[in-house]
Amino acid sequence: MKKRVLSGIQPTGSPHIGNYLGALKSWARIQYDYDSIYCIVDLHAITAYQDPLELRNKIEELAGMLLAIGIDPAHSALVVQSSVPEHAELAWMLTCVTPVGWLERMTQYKAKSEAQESIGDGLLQYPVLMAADILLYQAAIVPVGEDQTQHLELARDIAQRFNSLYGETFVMPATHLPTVGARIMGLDDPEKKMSKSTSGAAHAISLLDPPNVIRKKIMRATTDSEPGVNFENPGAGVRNLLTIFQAFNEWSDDRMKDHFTGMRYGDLKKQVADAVVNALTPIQQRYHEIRQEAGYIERVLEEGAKRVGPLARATVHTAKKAMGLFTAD
Ligand code: AQP
Repeated sequence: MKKRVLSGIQPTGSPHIGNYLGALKSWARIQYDYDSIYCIVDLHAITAYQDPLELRNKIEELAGMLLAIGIDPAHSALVVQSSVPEHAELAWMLTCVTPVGWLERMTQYKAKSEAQESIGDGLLQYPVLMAADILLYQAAIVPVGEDQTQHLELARDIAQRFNSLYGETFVMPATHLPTVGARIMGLDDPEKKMSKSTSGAAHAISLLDPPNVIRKKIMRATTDSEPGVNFENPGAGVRNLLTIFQAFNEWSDDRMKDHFTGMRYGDLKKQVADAVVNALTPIQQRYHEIRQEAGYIERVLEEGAKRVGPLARATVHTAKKAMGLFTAD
């Protein structure tokens, strides 16, 4: 039997090349090696206020984009998190075995809560819900970007604690990071992770940006005052551009070094822009075709929920029995 892979993405903002290189590209690449489930995690999205109409549209847009990047619904289940109620049900059971101190230590929680006057409980519980997403399907492999590694460690800690309190129930999930592109930085500020929720015209490249916009953003990307690429020790902005190029074109380190050492930044930027435009153009074409097929995305999402429902119910049933909660049998 194939091992199970699971990962998720929030339907917030516009998916960008950081999401693609850090996670989505791996999702498409490894899907046939595993029994694959990919989730649009709308329950995670509402840990920050979302305009309801916009959220509803974003779910469908994101599903269209996941199909466009190559998720094959004949093989992988594409699921909206809120359409499978067991995600929330298991999250509650896991909440009850998770010490608050573990959650307060999460760096993403600390960063986000510092930026807010009033902190919603959902923000603190976010990683427990993520653990539930993973453990619900007994996933063995979770392909994510580097920013999620701490949350994955926590998911393993929660699974271990549950297993030791109530008996072996959950598979221990392993983190799968891409070798290049696990952390793409903002073009405007290479010290900060590229993120959907960060505003700024030149921060992120959306997967739907037209070629002229992509080129403009990359030509404006922050670099430094060196005359050309110092390959062994580049500044953060140049390193980020090199990473973007290498992740899209899949060149070896040696080839990158031979090609880029000493190159002027203007030429580097042109080549990075070409790499991004070449990779995104066919994805964008597929996306627009998919969006025009009336009813297709809804059908894929319905089918996804139907396929994973029995797995989710089986795990919740096992976890309930293990905890001594009421079950009909
Ligand atoms: N910059 C990134 N580089 C590499 N991987 C990344 N991921 C996110 N940003 C990068 C990975 O993409 C997957 C989906 O993550 P997400 O939906 O949380 O995306 P986001 O851009 O991080 O979204 P937000 O809404 O802006 O969230 P915050 O505010 O948390 O940054 C994950 O596998 C993630 O690792």
